[in-house]
Amino acid sequence: MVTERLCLFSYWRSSAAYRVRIGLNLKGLGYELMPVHLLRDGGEQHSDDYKVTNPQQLVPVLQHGHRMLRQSLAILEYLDEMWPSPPLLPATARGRQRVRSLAQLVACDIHPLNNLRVLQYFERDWGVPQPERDVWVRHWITEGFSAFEALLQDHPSTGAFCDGNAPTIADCCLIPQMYNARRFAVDLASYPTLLRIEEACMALPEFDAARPERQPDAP
Ligand SMILES: N[C@@H](CCC(=O)N[C@@H](CS)C(=O)NCC(=O)O)C(=O)O
Repeated sequence: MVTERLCLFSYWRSSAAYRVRIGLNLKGLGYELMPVHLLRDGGEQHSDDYKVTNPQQLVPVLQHGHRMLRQSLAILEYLDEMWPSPPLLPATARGRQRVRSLAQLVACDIHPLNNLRVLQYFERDWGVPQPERDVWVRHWITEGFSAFEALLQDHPSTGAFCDGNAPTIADCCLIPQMYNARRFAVDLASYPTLLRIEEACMALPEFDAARPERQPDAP
């Protein structure tokens, strides 16, 4: 089963898909890329075909053989269970709890508030102009990153990466969110630990290859 083909439904600028691209690269897994353009023709994620792939109309989806795997955090954990080396979670229950809590800070408490469909809803249904939408995005990233920075600073488990000296799913979530923060011109100067960890991650070819600009569907 581990040898079955992997195919990632992805969009170059999707931070949730970016998380999975990093995870696949860290595991050394080759995969096909199936681009889903989130803006073209009203968004290919809303097409009838794609609704079968993911009724939530979101990327990423990882196809493994005939199985369709959804939700980036669940996909990362699946990769870790199927291909345990190198691990994306620490060896201890306490360590795993810490890493999952950091990953979820991003994936559950920052990212969903700023997702494309939320911003489109503001624009289409409520007529919220772009500058106000951008303030909204910056607000939630800043609030989340302030907590993330506080949780990392001076914590004995923080190392070169969010937890220890090897990347975990916390780093898989942090790095795409940093990319998003820059996209929305968030001032990152107050987050020295996040910036240091970002530099360590981006020095790794697995993170570099997962960057939005490196994707075949990037413009
Ligand atoms: N909780 C989901 C979130 C997935 C998600 O929000 N994907 C975004 C791109 S980052 C998307 O497909 N948005 C399409 C839309 O909002 O219409 C996960 O982690 O996989």
